[in-house]
Amino acid sequence: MSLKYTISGRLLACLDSSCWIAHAQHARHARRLPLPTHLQIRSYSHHAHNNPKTSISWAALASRSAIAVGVAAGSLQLLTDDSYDNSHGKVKATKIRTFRLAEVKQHDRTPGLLGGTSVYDITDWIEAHPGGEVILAASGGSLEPYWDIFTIHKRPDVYEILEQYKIGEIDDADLKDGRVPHDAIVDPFQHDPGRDARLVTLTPRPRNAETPELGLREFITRNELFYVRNHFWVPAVDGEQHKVTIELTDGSERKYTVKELKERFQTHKVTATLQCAGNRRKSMTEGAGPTNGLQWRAGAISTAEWEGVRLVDVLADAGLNIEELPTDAQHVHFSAMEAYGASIPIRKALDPWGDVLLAFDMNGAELPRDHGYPVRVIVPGTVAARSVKWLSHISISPDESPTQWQQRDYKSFCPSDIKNPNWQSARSIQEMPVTSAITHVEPTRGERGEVESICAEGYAYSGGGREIIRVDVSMDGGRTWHEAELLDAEAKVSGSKAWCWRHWRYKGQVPDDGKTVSEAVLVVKATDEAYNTQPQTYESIFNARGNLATAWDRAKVS
Ligand SMILES: Nc1nc2c(c(=O)[nH]1)N[C@H]1C(S)=C(S)[C@@H](COP(=O)(O)O)O[C@H]1N2
Ligand SMILES: [Mo]
Repeated sequence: MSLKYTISGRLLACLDSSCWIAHAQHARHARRLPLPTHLQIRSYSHHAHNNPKTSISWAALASRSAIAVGVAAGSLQLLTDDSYDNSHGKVKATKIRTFRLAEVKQHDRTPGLLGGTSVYDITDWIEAHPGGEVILAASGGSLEPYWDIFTIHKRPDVYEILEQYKIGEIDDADLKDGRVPHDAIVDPFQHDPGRDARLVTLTPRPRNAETPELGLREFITRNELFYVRNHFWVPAVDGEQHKVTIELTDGSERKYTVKELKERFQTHKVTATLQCAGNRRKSMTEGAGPTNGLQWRAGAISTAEWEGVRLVDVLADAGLNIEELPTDAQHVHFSAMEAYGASIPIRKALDPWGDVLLAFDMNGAELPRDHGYPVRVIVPGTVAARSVKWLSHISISPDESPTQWQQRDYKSFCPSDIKNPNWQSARSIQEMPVTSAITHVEPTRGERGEVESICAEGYAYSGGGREIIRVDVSMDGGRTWHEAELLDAEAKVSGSKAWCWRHWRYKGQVPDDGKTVSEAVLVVKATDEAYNTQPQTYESIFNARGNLATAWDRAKVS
């Protein structure tokens, strides 16, 4: 049996290859087919007289250029074997009519979707599109929240494509001031949990919130103050029934309930800091220019003691030969229940000192829903984007995960590559570089109200399990430095390497060099055990995504 993906060139224009692979893999799961190593591509361009047929590997498919070629050639068809048919997908011409809201909501078979006051039937589109399932959740509701989430689609040409699926308009009788009233639209975030008001909210839906100063100053971050980074809604999961599927390169599968994971494998505790690639992005924006993405200050970082089972134990139990690893076992992909996914290199997954966990407890309590209930991955020392929450599927692959979070969002580029960075050749972020931040400055004032001395505190962290060995502070812009005191030496931690941040404290006199005190600026930089240290300014590490904002942190003293 072969799998066919047939699609018109116009629709294809909205898809990049990562979508394609995800879709193909999804369809393959659904139909229980083994992983193909190559895909046949057949072009249906009107201009191509001989309809050339080519074959590309999964790896090559991950390149955007392969798909760009397909678009240029007109329509194309992807097949998993030699057989193909000529009936490539065509957009149906449909009559426009008016719909009552109730009708749209009742669509059970055909997803009726609202965009503004327009109604779309995207059944065909879903067939050909990864994430289609996710969009089905909007069935009978509004498309906008989903469009917002898949930023990859927020382009005029994609809206144009959507227009082809328009089947009607909402009846005037259901509009208020010419719009569909808010309460008539299904909110995909309606089941999100309640949250602590002390978190510093960047966006409420999806939930993105920083740990407040109080939490940043404690070694273990309390669960309710742990920063939250959600790309979507929080899935409503039945923790008893939920299963994690492990799939090996030969297509064999093994499923485990969370209960089975707990009973079958030894549990381990690992104390680890999670840090978002975008932590301190706002300071990069301020220091070097506009960046895309949530403008986090220094609070997209937190630390917890995680408890779970070792990924390597589960992979071995599922049949992966870790003694003699198959050559096509290069990456471990994690997929989540909403739509998120990412991967890590197999060497990190299997490293006996790597401490990669499938975690179900956080600081001695069940994982909170915002942090991945009932089970998430914890990849210590690695960018938190790989610590996939609401884990549902793990697979072993020769290639990195095809998701936009592996192929695009979490990469960095040459500082001057602003318009057209080479997404494909840039390496995805895994281990984090060294960073530090000032979280608290307390001045002591003299008789005339002038700042005489300060007490400052902050954190320092490095990825890859590299320990922080020193934190230096300066109060004259970096001409003279003082070593700060490293705290947390007594903290009880579990794990094979230095996976946690270190807090630091500095008490000192403000230099009397003739400057007015209002100009005094505190500067901090940390050094890790590899003697890596932070860059002085943002110009040299600027990237349009605003990732890895690790320049010296600065704070006004008064
Ligand atoms: N399923 C899923 N996992 C995910 C994400 C997500 O949106 N969905 N966000 C990732 C990113 S970018 C970060 S920084 C961390 C945040 O974890 P936290 O919310 O527990 O702090 O989760 C990662 N895992
Ligand atoms: Mo992140």
